[in-house]
Order: sequence, then C-alpha cells, then structure tokens
Amino acid sequence: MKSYEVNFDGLVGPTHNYGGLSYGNVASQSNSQQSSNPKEAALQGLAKMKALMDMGFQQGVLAPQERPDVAALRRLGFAGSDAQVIEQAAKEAMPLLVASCSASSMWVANAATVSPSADTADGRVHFTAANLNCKYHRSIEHPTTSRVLGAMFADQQHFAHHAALPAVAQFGDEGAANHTRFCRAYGEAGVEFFVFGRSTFDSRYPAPQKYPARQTLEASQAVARLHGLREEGVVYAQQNPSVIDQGVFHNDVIAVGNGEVLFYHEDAFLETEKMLAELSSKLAKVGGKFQSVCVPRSAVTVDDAVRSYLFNSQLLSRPDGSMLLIVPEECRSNERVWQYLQGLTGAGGVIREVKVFDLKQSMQNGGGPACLRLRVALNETELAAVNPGVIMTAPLYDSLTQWVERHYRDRMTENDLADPQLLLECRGALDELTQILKLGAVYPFQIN
Ligand code: SUG
Repeated sequence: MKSYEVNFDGLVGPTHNYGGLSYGNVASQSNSQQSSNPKEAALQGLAKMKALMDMGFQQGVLAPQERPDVAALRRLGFAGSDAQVIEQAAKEAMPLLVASCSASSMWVANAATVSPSADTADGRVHFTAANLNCKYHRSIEHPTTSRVLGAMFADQQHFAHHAALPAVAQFGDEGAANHTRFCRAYGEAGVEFFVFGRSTFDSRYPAPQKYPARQTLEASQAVARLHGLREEGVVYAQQNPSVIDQGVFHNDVIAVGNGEVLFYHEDAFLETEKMLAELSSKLAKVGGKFQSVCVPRSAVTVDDAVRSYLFNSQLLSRPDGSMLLIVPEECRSNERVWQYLQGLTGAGGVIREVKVFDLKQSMQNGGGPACLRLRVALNETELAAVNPGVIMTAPLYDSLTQWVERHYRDRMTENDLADPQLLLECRGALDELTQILKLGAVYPFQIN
C-alpha cells in the first residue's frame, strides 16, 4: 500500500504580533514590540503550502486558534462583558493581554507528537497534544489543538488522540519539535527519536544554566508509552545544554531528520556517537540504513544556525530517493550557511536541492519552515479517512487566500490588541474558516 508524509501547516492567525513572550528564543526576544503584518504572515505561510503542493507533496492545513483568548483572561480574574475583560486587562496587565492574543499556534510542530500506525501497538495513528507548559501563552493552546486535531482526524478506527500530559514543568512537552522518525518507507515500522533537554527525576542528566530546557525525558517517555511504541523502535537523546543556552530552544532548531537521514549540527547532542550507533542498529532491525549528515562547527557556528534557522528546514523525499531541503530566506543571507548549502548540494550526497522561502513574519518570532508544519505519515487508507476539508488543493488555496485578504489587518501593534473590535473581527473570520475547512464547532466562542 502507498504511504505518504503529509505536512499539515499552521495557518497564521489574525492576531500575529511580536510580544517578546519566549524567553530563550532569541528572535522572539529581539523583535519584541515591533509592529507585525498578520496579512503578510498568513500569505507567506500559504505560499509555502501551495508551492509544496505544486511540487507534488501531500499538504494539509491546521487552523489557528481563537485569540484574544477571553476565557483564559476570565480564568485569571478579569470579568464583565468580553469588551470589558479586554479593556481591564489592557489597563491593568498588558503582558497578560498580549499573551492571550499570541498567534503562536501557527507553529504546529509544537501542536502534538504523532506516531504513525506502523509503529504503534494497536495499529492506529496516535496523537498526543503538547502541553507547552514552559510558556504561559503557549500553555493555553492544547484544549483547542485537541479539538481541531479531533475534527481533522476523526475516524477512531484509524486515529487515536491523547490529552496533553499533566500541566507541570516536570512533564514539559513541546510536541514534534523534539521528535523525529526514521524509516525506510513511511508506511513501514520505523525508529522514533525523542530529544529532551533535561530530566525531572534523574539528576545525572545535566541541564542548561541560562535558558529553560522545555522538554523533559519523562514527558518523552510518557508519550512513547501512550502511543504503544516498542522499546526497539525508540531512541532517546539529550540535547546539548550549552546549545539551549545559545538559543536552541527546540531540537528542530539544530537538527532535522527524514527517511533514513539525520541532518544535524556537530554540537546538537550529548553522547552523539552512542546515539548515532543506537539509531543505526535500531533502524537496521527494521530494514533501514541510517545515514547522518553532520554540519561541523567550523563551517556553521551554533550562532549561525540560530540566526539562519538552517536546521529548521523541511527535509523532503523526492521520487528518485534524493532529498530536498526547504530553508528560510535567512539562510541565503548568511554567507557561511549559504556557502555550506552550495557545497552540500553539489557534493552528490543525498541532499541534492535547496529551495528558499520568505517566511520573515514568522521567523521574527523564531518560527521557520519546520516549526510551521506538523508531519503525519499516513497510508492510503488513513489519508482517505482524514477530513478532506483540510487537505490543500488549488481551490482551497484560493479560498484561504481570499479569506485572509478579506479579514486580516496589515499592521498590528500592542495598542491594536487592546481594541475590543479585534475580537469580533477574529471571531467572524474564524467562524467562516471552520466552514471553509469543514471542521464543525471547535472554538470556545462556537461551543460555549
Ligand atoms: O514557542 N515563538 C515560538 C516559536 C516556536 C517555534 N517552533 C519550533 N521550533 N518548532 C516559541 O517560542 C514567540 C511569541 C512572541 O514573542 O510573540 C513564540 O511563541
């Protein structure tokens, strides 16, 4: 049976802004308070989806969330009508209003961890929504994420959904940003690779000194248990704490994998040799031949990687078995990175082509091509069971582009977030979106 990797990209929501909310994420901190352009952000994301679809890849779309999140503000004690809640928060606690307005759900690599059916004990595709509890503005995403994923992958015969892990730092879980799967073919059993930043209960693992390690080993282990993964099909590795302290807040900022290939920076992991050997022997047991492509620090520094997002790229398989790397424009403007990429594609290795996309609006908050997509490996039968409303087609691209043009502002600053009219605009837009994507009622304003 045929199988595919389907990339579901997060559609950027209408409140996209630069709130400076993510300590440890260099771009988010350095662009704080700049004015943003939500319309351009959404169109940049849609252009990437369309381009991948046109290249023959399976592409889907994941809906944004209701923002401002008035219900979240009410839980923090703001009361009255929706407009009063927003006005009061703007007056008394602007950082909370900004957090409740973040369009951060666009980075759907953090929406969930997904295990394909070939890896799981019950033969279903398993999803665990990420609790994202390291940052308040992201910790409020998972209830709606679960409803949206439930509406996209509704068929219980093929899809199993798990609620987010307990919402405490000990089980900090950032979803697929710290998870990669290696396999010979998408429909065959593979090796799931979980990368964590620290351990909650075992003090032998070192931790970063400056910035938070968002993913714990215990969270990764819980997800592997929930998904019914075999021990032989799982590898855990620790991220190098010193790169976290240099701004590598997720593993997908320093490594990316696809098929039998891991593309990574020399400084990405601890005990790299041991980890590579384990990946290689476990993949061999399911018939695969592991290959690693290490980028030396002498060619690209960790700082270059953080600024250019070289590793936050999409590594995609082409029909001839070679691979294509989708990188952000910032890779072309970094001389060392661009030179490295020219050498890489010219060397006759597995990565043969690089395609560049302008995703500046998202990049300025620390979200590159890989952050914007959730990978779901599906066989033909499972793909047919996905809600067809969320699979990208030329007509869907046209309707989403027109929808963005109709509803989105082209400039957003902190003052705009305090405008109660924005809430009405967003709800109107999202109500229409759920009809376009055939999701049913998924937003708090639609179900309460
Ligand atoms: O969680 N930025 C996101 C970026 C997530 C990138 N995802 C992956 N690497 N997979 C984060 O730090 C910034 C929001 C603000 O500052 O307005 C933010 O949430």
